[in-house]
Amino acid sequence: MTDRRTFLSGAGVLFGAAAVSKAAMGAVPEAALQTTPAMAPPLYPTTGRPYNPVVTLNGWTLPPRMKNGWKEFHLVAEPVIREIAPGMKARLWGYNGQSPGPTIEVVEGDKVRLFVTNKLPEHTTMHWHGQRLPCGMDGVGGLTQPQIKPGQTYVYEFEARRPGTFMYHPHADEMTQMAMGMMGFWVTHPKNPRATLGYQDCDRDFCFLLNAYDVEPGSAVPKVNTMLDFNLWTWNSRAFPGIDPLVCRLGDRVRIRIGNLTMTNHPIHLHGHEFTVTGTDGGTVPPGARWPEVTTDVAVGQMRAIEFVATEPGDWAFHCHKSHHTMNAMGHDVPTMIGVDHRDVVSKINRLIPDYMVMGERGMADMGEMEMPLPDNTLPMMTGTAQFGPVEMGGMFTTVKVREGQARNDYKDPGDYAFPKGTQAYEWTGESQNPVRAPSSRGGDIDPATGRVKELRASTAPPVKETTVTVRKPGAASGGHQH
Ligand SMILES: [Cu+2]
Repeated sequence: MTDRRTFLSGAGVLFGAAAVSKAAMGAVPEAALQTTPAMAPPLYPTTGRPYNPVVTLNGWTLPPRMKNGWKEFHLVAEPVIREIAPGMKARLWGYNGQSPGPTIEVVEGDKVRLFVTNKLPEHTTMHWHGQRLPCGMDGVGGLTQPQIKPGQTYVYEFEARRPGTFMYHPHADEMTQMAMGMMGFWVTHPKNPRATLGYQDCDRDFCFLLNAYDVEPGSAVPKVNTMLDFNLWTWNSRAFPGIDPLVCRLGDRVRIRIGNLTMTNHPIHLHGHEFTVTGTDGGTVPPGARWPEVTTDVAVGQMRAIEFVATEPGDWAFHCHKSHHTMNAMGHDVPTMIGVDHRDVVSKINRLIPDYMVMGERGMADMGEMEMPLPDNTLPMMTGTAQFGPVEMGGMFTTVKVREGQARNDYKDPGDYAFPKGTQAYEWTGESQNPVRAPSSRGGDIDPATGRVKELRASTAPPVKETTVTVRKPGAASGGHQH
């Protein structure tokens, strides 16, 4: 912090760069800093048009400064330390102390001036994803501007012409810089909400980015060359159980804005409520073009706003529906061991490696509870507990907590849901607990206690019919194609 103040007050160095325009000279606004992954309360506007501000999961909104009719912000690109979930911190690149950077919130028609200071070891730029703006403000390195060299500050000036949900990220060495966590959210509120077809004010307006990292167990810096096999699937650079719950008051109209800056699509699924997609990359969806959903796919580079009325009290799961995306590291490349009896092998290995543990022979659920020693700074593959035990999740998973009696604008976690008597699934204790099951294909029954196939019994084993398949390759002689 001291370092940054010194840097900013060293105006000779900073403003000597041709990058800073005349209009911006005089003073660069303070670059507010956030060092915790805690959710900041919504930032209500103190000047300009009123709006209902967004809440950024495990994030915060950058306070603007008004200057001669311009709404000014200062983003500082820099190395940061981000706690992905309790027990694991990653060395990322981000803005103003965190990854993702702070959310930018403005109103349609605002004149916006953004100072971007580069404190990274390599050059960068800033692209304002989805905005209508002059081409020279679009932030594509080499194409619309020279890259911002380390130590330089560039100024972007444009009018927020279109209301909607946007993102920001570098357009310079993108593969590296986005894999390191450089991104942020942007919301432009409509100037006249009633005149915007289909737009509705909401009681709660949440936002987060979908992002992903590949951090080897035991290390802290993401592997930046990974294309698809990420091992940490995150919302705002947080993995379950580190992701804030979305706390709602019963009856609230809720909007959730999601932007995807990963390398794959994410089908985002909400339990207990239907929602409609009310906003896309291009703005508000006209009401006649909407349909109800419980899952919506957010493709790469897309933004979606979903809306619903929180009519059902409870702790509702809210997650990506790709099951590997609700797991943390170490779950993706292990062999399947279901049904394998490796008791003998284990006792031999244990003589050499006392901590060695067998996993997966009855399925992987044991991973939710097991206290296997992990490398330092590594999240368990599936983790998190709630009032009834292990949740066995990780990655892109959290809850929407709907509560009667939650105060308006109160985002504090109300704790576990108190299920009313008679509204929960319960164990059947009557007769017929062990219905006869079909024999397995190996001719034996599965022993429910061990998960292993019981001894093969002649009386139940179906005859095994050997079939010989002859495969003949089509060749040129038979007139086949050369495939
Ligand atoms: Cu996903």
